[in-house]
Amino acid sequence: MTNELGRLEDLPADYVAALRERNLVPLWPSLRGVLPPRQPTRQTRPTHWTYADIKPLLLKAGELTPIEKAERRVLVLANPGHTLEKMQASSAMYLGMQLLLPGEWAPSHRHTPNAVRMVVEGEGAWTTVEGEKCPMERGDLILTPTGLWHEHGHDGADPVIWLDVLDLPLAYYLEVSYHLNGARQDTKPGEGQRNYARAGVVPTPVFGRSGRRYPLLRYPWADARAALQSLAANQPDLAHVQVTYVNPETGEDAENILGFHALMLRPGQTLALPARSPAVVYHVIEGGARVTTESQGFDLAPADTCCIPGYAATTLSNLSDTVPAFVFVADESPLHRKLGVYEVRSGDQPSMPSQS
Ligand code: GTQ
Repeated sequence: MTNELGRLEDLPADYVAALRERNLVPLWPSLRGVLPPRQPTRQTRPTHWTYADIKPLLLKAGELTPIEKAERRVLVLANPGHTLEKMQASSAMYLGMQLLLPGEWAPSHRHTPNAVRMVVEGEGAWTTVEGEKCPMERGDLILTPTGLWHEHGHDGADPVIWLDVLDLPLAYYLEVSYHLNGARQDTKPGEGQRNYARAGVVPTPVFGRSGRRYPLLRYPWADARAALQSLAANQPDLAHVQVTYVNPETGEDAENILGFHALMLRPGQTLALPARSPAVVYHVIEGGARVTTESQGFDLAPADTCCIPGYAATTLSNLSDTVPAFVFVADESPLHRKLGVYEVRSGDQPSMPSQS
């Protein structure tokens, strides 16, 4: 088998023109481009967005653009490898920093892409999802999965900022991305996280478990943080102190496409992660972390965010020798697992999955 395949220039121009007129393309000049050897071509570039850069520009957007003219006042964290216009962090992930000012309201809508919010700063805001009013506090994860009504409001005194993570690039690529607007939601009493207050036990009214795909919409940071600290204390030799946000009734990933995790780096810890197929987003909740991949390294301060392409081994280091660092992780692993392309490599070796 030769590696030197025929080029487009090797073909007579009138032949290529005849093909093109009929919407036909010869494969062989492009075969190595779409099926490269050993490692996929990735447009996603390692990219770091600092909160120090984002916050003043987002607050400026609050002065320049009223909420009525924005609907969602968001600065998108765009990966230059995909071109900024595409507004994507990776092939399947979209990231945005959203600002809501006191008294503002971002009206109710629903859409096909799945979203989550990771609350960065400020108090008094809430997101209502299908009638459940979810308070937004630092580090909370709030789901707004595909098709569920959601709106944001703010009764507090200071600006509130959060990170949006959506699978919008995938939905757009699939030509299934659209939204519907709705009226302000009536809120119902109760908070989902009080139904699922402890791991290992779930409510079972007479008919059994709820069977809802999204029984839990708000994952308070205080609970995820406590889970990480308990895990770290219970397993002093465990290197990968990580929890995954799941459906508390089934243990399945919280959403269908993107995966969400919280990771703790012990004081002074360096954690080497193998190359895996999904792209990964790291966002610091507390402390500081150095993220190193291939030839790049980023020092992440609180509320900083970075994106790392798939198939790239990554090392995470706590920047402090005295306090833990807490990192929110979003990745494309549920999607890759469902598609059968999820891969963990040891060293440089491809370990192409197969389901024979
Ligand atoms: O808050 O509903 O960053 O619909 C992008 C699209 C946020 C939202 C985004 C959205 C939202």
